[in-house]
Amino acid sequence: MFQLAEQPDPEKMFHSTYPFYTGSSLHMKEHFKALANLLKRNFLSPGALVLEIGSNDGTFLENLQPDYRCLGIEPSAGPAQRAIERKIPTKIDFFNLQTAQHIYEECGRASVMTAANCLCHIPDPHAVFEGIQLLLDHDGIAVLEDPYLGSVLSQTAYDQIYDEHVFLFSVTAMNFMVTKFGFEIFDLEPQWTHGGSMRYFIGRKQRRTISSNVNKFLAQEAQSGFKTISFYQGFKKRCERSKDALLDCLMDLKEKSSSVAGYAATSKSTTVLNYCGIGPDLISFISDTTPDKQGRFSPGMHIPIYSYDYFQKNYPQTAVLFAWNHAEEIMNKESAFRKAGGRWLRYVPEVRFE
Ligand code: JHZ
Repeated sequence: MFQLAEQPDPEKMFHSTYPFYTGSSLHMKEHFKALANLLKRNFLSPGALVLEIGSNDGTFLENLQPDYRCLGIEPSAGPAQRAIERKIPTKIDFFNLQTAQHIYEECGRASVMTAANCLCHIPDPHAVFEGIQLLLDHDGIAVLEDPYLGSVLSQTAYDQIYDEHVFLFSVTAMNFMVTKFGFEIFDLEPQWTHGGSMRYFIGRKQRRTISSNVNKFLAQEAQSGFKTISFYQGFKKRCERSKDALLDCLMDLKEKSSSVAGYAATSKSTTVLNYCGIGPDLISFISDTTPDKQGRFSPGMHIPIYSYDYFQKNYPQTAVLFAWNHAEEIMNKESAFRKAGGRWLRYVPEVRFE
């Protein structure tokens, strides 16, 4: 497991102006619709209670209304309000044992609890499992989904390491943690989202047949060296090489006076820009669809962030694809950029033009 050495105060990150909205990506909407369908087919009967921890703008729960009783728990008031406007019951709060107790008194136990891209944001994951212990039906399931450490390592995707990602879990770490709370992982499904995530199906011990996938991943991680320091020393070297290659490329473009912009002011981009020392001299602006980010500057390196329209009216010669996890969606909708002679510059899994 990766863990930040310094854990920022969650209240400074998840608040009324939290700028991430799950619904900003079409593919993410489809992803959560597919998850809802899977749960309906296999784990839910009409009227069942579904709780989502970190429900953001309600993109997932929207798919379960009105056939199921739904409640989202979301500390970031901006996205939570958007869910409330769409009539998705949402409690604006952090999830912990105390919140769980309130929910238990108001709603009882849940058949399904989900948390996508959420557990890895919480400095005290044990409090989350205590809450799940209280709220989950005896035969209920928790479906957790988080960026997978294996994908970060294999793709040298060091940009997944940033303030909000307090943890990056391996299956080994997740398995160790759930066992401490009387749960077991009964199935696993790797996901394409966020550049490689893992979906964990968790139930109370000895309630379900364990899929062979679980042992397969545990064995794979042990074999690859997940528990050895040299494995991570190799990752560190690859990060340094990636940084050098990206900088070489951007310096070369600067020497040729070739214009460069960034595409999507992602959280990940903050790590890349600060780690590599890339400022407005190398990337003149970043375009982003989120109104709250437009007109501001990238944290630390102060590259101006402009709207999506600005990008379309001012095509650079090269666009650094910071939302590389949405590459397919973006390249499809921006096909005119390449037709106009533009090139994408990618840096995961290696630095290359496309
Ligand atoms: P995206 C966020 O990370 C933060 P980010 C968070 N901590 C997390 O864990 C994951 O998401 C779930 C823009 N964009 O999804 C919109 C475009 O401009 O890679 C957003 O600002 N055009 C919760 O930020 C940003 O990218 C587009 O076509 O690394 C989202 O980037 C698309 C698709 C996105 O997550």
